[in-house]
Amino acid sequence: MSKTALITGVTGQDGAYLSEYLLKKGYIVHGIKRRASLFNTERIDHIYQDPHLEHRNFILHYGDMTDSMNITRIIQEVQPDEIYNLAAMSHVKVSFDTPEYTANADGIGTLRLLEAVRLLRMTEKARIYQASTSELYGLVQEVPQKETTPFYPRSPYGVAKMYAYWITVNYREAYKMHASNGILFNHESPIRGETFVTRKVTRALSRIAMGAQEKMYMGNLSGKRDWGHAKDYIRAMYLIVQQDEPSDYVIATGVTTTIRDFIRQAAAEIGIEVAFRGEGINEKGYIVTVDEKRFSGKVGNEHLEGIKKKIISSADIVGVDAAYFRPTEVDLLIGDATKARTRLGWEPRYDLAALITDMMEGDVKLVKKEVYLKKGGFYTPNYFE
Ligand code: NDP
Ligand code: GDR
Repeated sequence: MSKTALITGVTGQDGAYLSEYLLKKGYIVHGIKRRASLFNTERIDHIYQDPHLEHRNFILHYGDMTDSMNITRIIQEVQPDEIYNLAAMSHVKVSFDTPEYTANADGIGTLRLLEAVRLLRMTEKARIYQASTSELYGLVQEVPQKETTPFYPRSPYGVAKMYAYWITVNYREAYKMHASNGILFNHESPIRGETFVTRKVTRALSRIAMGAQEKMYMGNLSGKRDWGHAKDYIRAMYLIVQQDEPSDYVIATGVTTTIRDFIRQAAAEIGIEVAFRGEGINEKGYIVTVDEKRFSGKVGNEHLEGIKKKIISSADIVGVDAAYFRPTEVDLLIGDATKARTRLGWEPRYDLAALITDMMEGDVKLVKKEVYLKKGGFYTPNYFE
């Protein structure tokens, strides 16, 4: 018989990849989506099934992590074998603006879900995956970070996730639940939210390359992150849930890179060399050379003149805007995933170069569509942030 999974946060980056992955494995997948004033299911559109079809294996429910009764009712109706709790207000910077909501959705939301499973007497049936994060390490107490490294969160998001982490451990110990934390380091993809730094960069570089945008404004360029591909990380979630014993695992690549170097490498992917000059708020990034063959192959010959003009005029394409600085920053993250490698047999298939190739290809394609539509006289939104 098919297993049934319930995914909260199904419309997000990880929810979309995980749904696709579990459906391929023969699961019946239920997802919780929020009511929004516009469609918010773009990432799962390709697996969406018309509610009027009989025998669906991908079923969406309206819900919210701040609504206990809703969460409890859905779990009762769905009777899941596995629950992946991915729903969260997941933006670290925004959590400083919405700390109470973040605590409610990301922290207490996890409690609501665990408590629903307990009240419904499903502790033996339902296995639970909690989306924990490297943000727990914050002001890092050890390099690299592993499961035993003490936590020191540096944002309302990190603190809310710390509550969620420990309440998951507590329910596991108190009620013998199969509940595990995946302490996942940053993972990205072509469907990453546009306001996270990697996607902001790949999207902006693609737009600059095709003349749709002049420059990008960034925050702290010196922060270091351990970036992996979301496709690899959702495989780890699945493996964690399949283990006989619940436990907590760090999932990371073990390689760390600055934001500045990410920009350089993403630009190099389309044949552009970016150099940085100046310091702090005055630091700027410039295009210094272009590999014409690579640029033409990846972006298109017709956009080459625009790039050459930028080189001649020494126009900066990267600037720093203090509005993107965080009141407290996480300066360095690098994970040690030895436990996951040895116990789960998990290995990432993408390194940073392969991740960047995938993301740049995705955004170049999207911007080509944008430029084409604009030329045809159609409106295309700017989506500034
Ligand atoms: P996204 O921001 O892409 O997706 C978050 C999902 O949660 C969306 O479906 C969103 O809905 C939903 N959501 C937000 N608030 C609520 C709420 N109150 N009730 C119900 N649903 C809600 O995040 P990712 O896919 O990148 O991450 C998945 C999880 O993993 C998150 O919990 C995140 O904090 C955590 N995490 C992510 C890492 C990463 O690098 N990506 C690393 C470590 C942990 P909507 O689409 O309507 O906004
Ligand atoms: P993070 O991801 O905070 O690590 O949280 P994000 O991509 O937002 O920031 C990474 C680093 O880049 C710096 N930065 C900028 N960040 C953004 N968003 N925009 C900018 O313009 C910018 N300029 C520099 C940041 O200061 C930071 O140092 C992500 C989320 O997915 C969390 O949900 C998850 O838990 C962690 O990863 C692991």
